[in-house]
Amino acid sequence: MIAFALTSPLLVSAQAVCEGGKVSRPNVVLIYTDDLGFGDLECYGAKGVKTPNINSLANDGLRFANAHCVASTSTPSRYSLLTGEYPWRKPGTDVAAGDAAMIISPGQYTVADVFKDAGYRTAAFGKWHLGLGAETGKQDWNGVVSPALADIGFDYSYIMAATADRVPCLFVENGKVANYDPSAPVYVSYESNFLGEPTGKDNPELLYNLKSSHGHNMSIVNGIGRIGYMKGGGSALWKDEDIADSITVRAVDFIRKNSDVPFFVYFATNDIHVPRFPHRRFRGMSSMGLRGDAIAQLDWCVGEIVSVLKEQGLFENTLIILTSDNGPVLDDGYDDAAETLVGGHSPTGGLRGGKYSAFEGGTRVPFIVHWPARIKTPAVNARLVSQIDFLDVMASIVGVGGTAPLSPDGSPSEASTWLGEKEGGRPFAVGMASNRTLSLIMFGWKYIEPKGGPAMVPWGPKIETGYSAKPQLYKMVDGDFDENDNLADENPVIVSAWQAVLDEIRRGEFELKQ
Ligand code: NG6
Ligand code: CA
Repeated sequence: MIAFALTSPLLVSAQAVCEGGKVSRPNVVLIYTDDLGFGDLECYGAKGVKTPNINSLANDGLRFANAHCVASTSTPSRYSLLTGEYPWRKPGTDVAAGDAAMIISPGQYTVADVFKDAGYRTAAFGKWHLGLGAETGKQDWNGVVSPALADIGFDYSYIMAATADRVPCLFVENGKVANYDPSAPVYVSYESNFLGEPTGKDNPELLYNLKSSHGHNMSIVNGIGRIGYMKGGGSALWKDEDIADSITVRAVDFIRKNSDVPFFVYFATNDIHVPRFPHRRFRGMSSMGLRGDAIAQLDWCVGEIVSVLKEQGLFENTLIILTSDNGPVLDDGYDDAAETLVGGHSPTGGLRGGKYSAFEGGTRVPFIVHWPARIKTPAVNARLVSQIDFLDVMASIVGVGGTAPLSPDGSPSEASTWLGEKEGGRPFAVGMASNRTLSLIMFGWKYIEPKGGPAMVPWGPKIETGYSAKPQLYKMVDGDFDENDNLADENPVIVSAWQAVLDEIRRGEFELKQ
């Protein structure tokens, strides 16, 4: 067992706000964006798009500069955020198909359970991508899909089963297809097409809204090719241009209806994942085409949430966290001109790599914490933060549990870091790339374990993977985050120590003495 003793003292967990001796816990809204890069918001240096609503949250709260999601793709990242467990501990956490069985088992303790235990009302909106139902490919899309989010702590859910580029292209509300159309029963397959149904591959002339650049050539819905095959849906099928509106309207409605009880809203936007097809009122709002316009649409959603909180007099004591599930990508399979129109904007904010990657661009993400009743001094915060702590930090803030973690891998003592009250920050952060290469950031060094693999993402996106058969060690201090100077050969002791720590973390045996 390797144990590191840290100089910073263990500070007590965050306490809930006290008003006249009465504990007043915050409402919590997590705005979990999709594929939004470290540099993709104006308040993080974005060029070519304005994000006034998000800028306000950052200006009046904490804007973290060194915050990490757990993986550089969605499913493993979301799994870890919701459960506080590293994705490699659970089989089936790679990017999930739209007919995947539920990956979080009903018996697992989730962040939604934390809020239930604290007496909150809980709801999830938007992208799910963590499977539904008991068995892959066996969901009854024409009846009740079970287990679903109600079985893991959500009172209400209005979700997309997977991603916007994967079938089924319809919303599932509390386990049933929303706006179900009995004249068009729904069938889904990730194995073969349904007789007579057009595909992007055979009928490219039907791709009237977006053409595919790679993949995305199976079923066509709303003039856009998808991954996977589906039949039916009728009037329940979504229109991509309305997705942001439909999740926002429902989240706003939920907040209004629950204004007299504490609530947790998991607001998982489709923006800015592909297919990027924002509503026409956002078209042209950026100089970057559809990808930038999707960022403008995302900012509008945030503005709507802020507005209803203010309208209900809840803004002061609502904790809003805005972050992303993984780093950015330009061409992720549709001809949306993201590459040609990006101009001087850097989606990663100058970091190397991007979505799928082991480099910083894969897992260092925007992270904004806003809670007026508690955070009185707005700041840019450079402390190390990881989404692995979300469950335990929330538990600490709402007063569930004690100083011991409730999750397998998170830490409640990080609550004070997330609220800007602790010196030092998280001692280490682990990231997982698309091919499951692990990296460890610790004490100012980033170590990427040797695993091998192609230098560039092989299927289309022009992104450096960061994979190598050799160990990589980069300095991560003093604003030097570019991962260009591999110092592994000069520092064999650090390489072997960091690999040993990573191996212990992987096995669940690492103990950090604080
Ligand atoms: C890839 C998709 C990509 C995206 C990604 C998952 C192709 C060619 N590419 O396989 O478009 O869906 O999976 O993204 O199919 S994530 O953000 O949900 O992890
Ligand atoms: Ca994603």
